[in-house]
Amino acid sequence: MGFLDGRKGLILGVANKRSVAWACAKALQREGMEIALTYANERLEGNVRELGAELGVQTILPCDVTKESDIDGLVEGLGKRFGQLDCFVHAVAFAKREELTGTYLDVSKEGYHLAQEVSVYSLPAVSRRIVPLMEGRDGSILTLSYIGAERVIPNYNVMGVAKAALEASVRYLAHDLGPRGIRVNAISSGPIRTLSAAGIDGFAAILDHIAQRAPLRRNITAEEVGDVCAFLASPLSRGITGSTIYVDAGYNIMGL
Ligand code: NAD
Ligand code: IMJ
Repeated sequence: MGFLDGRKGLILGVANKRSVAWACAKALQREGMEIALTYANERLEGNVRELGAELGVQTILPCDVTKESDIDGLVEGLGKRFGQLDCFVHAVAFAKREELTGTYLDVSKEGYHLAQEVSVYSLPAVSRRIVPLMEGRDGSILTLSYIGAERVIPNYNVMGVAKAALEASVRYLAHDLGPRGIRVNAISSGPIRTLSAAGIDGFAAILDHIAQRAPLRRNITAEEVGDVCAFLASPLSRGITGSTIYVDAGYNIMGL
């Protein structure tokens, strides 16, 4: 018996076993949710199918969020397999690597638009289409953010601006969807070693800094994000919408 028994959820953003989306999938399924996963491209399909098999996931569909036809196909596939949906976890972000170094001053128009398209626009774009499947079920939509939305983190640059827009999107979507019983929230996660953190200049130093300064004097794990994801997907959080909840060992409260 879990607190998500009988519920159904869609998770975007599994690339490999380190992905935050994978930790979310494990936590949701542990609490009884039936899960659907997607893969962004053929290169990742094998990974996602292998991981999905570990959890007995039966619905695994392609979805590159820059392709409207993929989003349409995903929602059609979900309608057929699930009929209805209770939860959507959006754990997708992308910027060109060259935009994640140097100065924000030099951001390119194309790089700016790409980061916004993949990391922000995809949230309302997918939400709009799945809302009919969520109607009347006290649904929960979740996305992943980072403190670089609010404060300057060197090199985060165009992604920081995208996360600021993502957190604002959460508030507007919460306002749009609240009357239909659907909640929308973000989890602002501390740094975790995933594919999206690989090769980031100074990442090890950032982890050390957090371990020394955060109130809990340690870094967080993807599993800790997964557990908060399960909470936000469940009726335990029924009074929370439009919020960004920190899972960061308390780091965000520090002034120095
Ligand atoms: P990850 O690389 O495992 O996940 C990012 C996912 O985005 C991948 O699965 C990738 O396939 C997907 N993606 C990229 N472009 C896409 C596209 N066009 N269509 C569909 N999917 C696409 O890394 P992660 O750290 O698990 O990232 C998940 C989320 O967590 C991201 O939003 C990231 O910004 C956020 N986050 C990560 C950290 C961290 O330190 N790792 C901290 C805070 C927030
Ligand atoms: C990313 C860049 C710079 C500093 C960073 C990060 N710090 C952290 C991240 C301090 C924690 C990871 N993060 C929060 C992200 O949202 C990452 C997004 C991302 C990462 C990459 C790397 C590979 C690539 N494009 C990317 N697009 C988005 O080509």
